[in-house]
Amino acid sequence: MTGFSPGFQGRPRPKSDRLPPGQYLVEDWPVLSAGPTPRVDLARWQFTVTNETGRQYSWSWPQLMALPQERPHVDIHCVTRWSKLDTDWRGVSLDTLLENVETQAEYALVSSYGGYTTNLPLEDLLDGKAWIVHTFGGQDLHAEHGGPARLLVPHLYFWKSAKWVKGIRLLDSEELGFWEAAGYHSYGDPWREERYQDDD
Ligand SMILES: Nc1nc2c(c(=O)[nH]1)N[C@H]1C(S)=C(S)[C@@H](COP(=O)(O)O)O[C@H]1N2
Ligand SMILES: [Mo]
Repeated sequence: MTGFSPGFQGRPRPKSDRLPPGQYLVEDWPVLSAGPTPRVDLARWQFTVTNETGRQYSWSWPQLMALPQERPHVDIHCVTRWSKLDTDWRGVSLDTLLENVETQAEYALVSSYGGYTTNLPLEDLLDGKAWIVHTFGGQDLHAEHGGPARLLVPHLYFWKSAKWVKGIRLLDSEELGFWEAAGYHSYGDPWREERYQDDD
């Protein structure tokens, strides 16, 4: 990504066109956590991808920072109906992290320090759609918003963007994450209002 943001169309889109059905705009940034904010020590921070054969690929904090960094500029949409436009992040594309990972898997289960999990199809992490981000608006990502690093998957409801991200397991069959097992939609496309299981 060099200067263009996902969805760039050459001219500004009215804000109302960028608001998925049933959402309202916020200027502030609500904190939504299912538990306490974990303390994650950078010296011991590790991000680990485990493929379907059990092979592991890990990055330390300095190794993550040494990878090519991107600056996604995106809109985010929470299932509790707030949306925030024009958010600016910095981090590493999942394309970069998964480049040399051997896999035929179709599903991913993301896990966090603190125990949170969320699932998504592996293809939704690829092709410039997802990042491990560590700054927001030019500042280190605040701990309550997932610092030192969180997943960012802006095309899906924001519960998929796991805070305090720790690892990703690549799986041959779907395993549901924390909210998905509690009745949230397994995919979660905000444009189709896939909030809960019954929303198809
Ligand atoms: N580890 C972890 N990640 C999480 C959550 C959580 O409870 N724990 N909540 C999810 C939900 S429901 C939302 S809407 C966003 C909220 O992120 P924010 O608190 O930075 O707004 O984080 C998602 N990622
Ligand atoms: Mo959420």
